[in-house]
Amino acid sequence: MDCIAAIATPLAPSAIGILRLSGDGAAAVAGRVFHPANGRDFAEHSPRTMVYGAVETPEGTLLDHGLGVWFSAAHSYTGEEAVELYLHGSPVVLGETLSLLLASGARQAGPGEFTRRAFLSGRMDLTQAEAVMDLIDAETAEAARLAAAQEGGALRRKVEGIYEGLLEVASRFYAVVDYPDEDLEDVSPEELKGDLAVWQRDLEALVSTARRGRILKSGLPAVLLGKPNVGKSSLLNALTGTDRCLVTATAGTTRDTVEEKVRLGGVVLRLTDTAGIRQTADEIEAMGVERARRAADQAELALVVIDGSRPLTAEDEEAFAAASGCKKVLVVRNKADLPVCPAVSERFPEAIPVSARTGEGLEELEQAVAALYPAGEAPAGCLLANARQEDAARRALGAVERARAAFAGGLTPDAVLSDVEDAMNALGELTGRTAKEDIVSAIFSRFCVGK
Ligand SMILES: Nc1nc2c(ncn2[C@@H]2O[C@H](COP(=O)(O)OP(=O)(O)OP(=O)(O)O)[C@@H](O)[C@H]2O)c(=O)[nH]1
Ligand SMILES: [Mg+2]
Repeated sequence: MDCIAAIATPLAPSAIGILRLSGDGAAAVAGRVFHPANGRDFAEHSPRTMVYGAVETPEGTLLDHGLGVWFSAAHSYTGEEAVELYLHGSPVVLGETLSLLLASGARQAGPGEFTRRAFLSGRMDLTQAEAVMDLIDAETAEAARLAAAQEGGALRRKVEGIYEGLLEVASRFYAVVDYPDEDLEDVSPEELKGDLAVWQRDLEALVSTARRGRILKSGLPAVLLGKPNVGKSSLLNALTGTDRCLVTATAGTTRDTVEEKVRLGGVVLRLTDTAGIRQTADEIEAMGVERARRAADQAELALVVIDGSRPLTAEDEEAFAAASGCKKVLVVRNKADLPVCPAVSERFPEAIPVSARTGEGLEELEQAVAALYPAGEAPAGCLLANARQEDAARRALGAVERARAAFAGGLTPDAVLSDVEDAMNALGELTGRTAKEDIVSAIFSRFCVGK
C-alpha cells in the first residue's frame, strides 16, 4: 500500500519524539530526509538495525540528529515495510520533519491507520487491535495487564477455537444436507447435539466475562448512600482530591446525583454522590432522594456512610435498606476525627473508620474495596472487552441456542445448519474475519494518529 507517515509520540517538548512510516518504499522515502552519518543510503542498511544520522532539508539545512531503523514487511507491526525515526522531542522539529516526509512521497496517516494495516495484513485480528487501544487507555495496572494478554491473542484464540468447533459441526451437517438420501453413518444426531451443547457452554462462559470487561474499562458502578449530613459529599471530594461536590453543615445539601471516577486500589469506581436519604416535604429534595434510590438500584457496590460521632437514627436504617439491592455493601463510619459514639461502633463493628476531613482511614477504605474485587477473576486476556465484542458473542450464543432448539424440535438439518452458520458469522464479526467495512472503520477511527 501507499506510504503513510505520522508523528507517533505526544506533541509536547520531551526527550525523544518518534516518527513512523509504513508502506511501499518507506525506507526510501525516509532516506530522502534522514541521512546516515556513515554516508551510505538509509535504505541500504540492514533492517532492524539502528542507524545514526541527520535530518536535513533538501537545501541541506540541518534540522536534527537522531536514530533511524527500518523493518521489512515480515518483521514489522503493520506487516508492510516500515520505518521509525527517533529525534529530539521538539514539536517544531517533528512537525518540520513530517512535512519533509510528506513532500518526499509519504501521505499523512489517518487515525489508527498503522494498526488498521496490521489488521488488513493479518498481523492481528479486531480483538487484538482493540486491545492495543485498551492498553494505551488503561487506567489501572490490571486493565493494562489484561489488554496486554488480549493483544497477545488470548481472546482471539478462544473465539477461533469456538469458531473452528462450530465449523466442524457445520461440515457434518453439510454432508447430510447435500446427500439427504444417503445413510451417513458417521453423522450421529446424539453426537451433534452433544457438540452443540459444548459450544453453547463455551459461549455462555465467554458472554459472562463481559461484565468484568465493562468494569475494567469504564469502572464499577458504585454509590455513596447515607442519611443527610453524614459526609457523603465530603468523602467523594476527599477521594477525588477535588471540590467537586457542595459541602455544608446544613442537612439536605446534595440534591442531584454527581458521578466521578475514583481509582481505589486496582479498581476504578464510577462513584455517585447522592442526596441524603430521608423523608422530606421539600419537593426538590424528595426528587433527589428518589434519584439516590435509583442510583443505588444501578450500583454494584454501595458505600453506606454513617456519622460515627452521633447516635444512629431510623434514617440510617433507610439508607441501608436503599443499599440492599447492591451486590456488595461496605459500611463507612465517617467523622473519625471526632469522639466516636459507642452505640455506633457496637452496632457496626465492621465499619471502616474514616475522616473525610483529615483523610485518615481512606487507605483502609481503598484496601477494603480492593479486597472485594480481587484481580485475576477472569483468565488473563480472555474476556470480552467492549460492547461490540459482547454483542457479537451474545448473537453467536443466541444462534447456537436456536440451533439446539431446532434440533430438539425435529427441524430439518438445513434449518439447524443455518443457525450454526449465523453463530459462525457472529464470531467472525468479533474477530474481524467477516466484519463489515463500516464496523472496521468505526473501530480504527477511535485510535490516535500515529497508532
Ligand atoms: N468533623 C468532621 N466533619 C465532617 C467530616 N466529613 C464531613 N463533615 C462535615 O459534615 C457536614 C456535612 O458534610 P456533607 O459532605 O455535606 O454531608 P452529606 O452527607 O453530603 O450531606 P447531604 O448532601 O446533606 O446529604 C459538613 O459540615 C462537613 O464539613 C469529617 O470527616 N469530620
Ligand atoms: Mg452531600
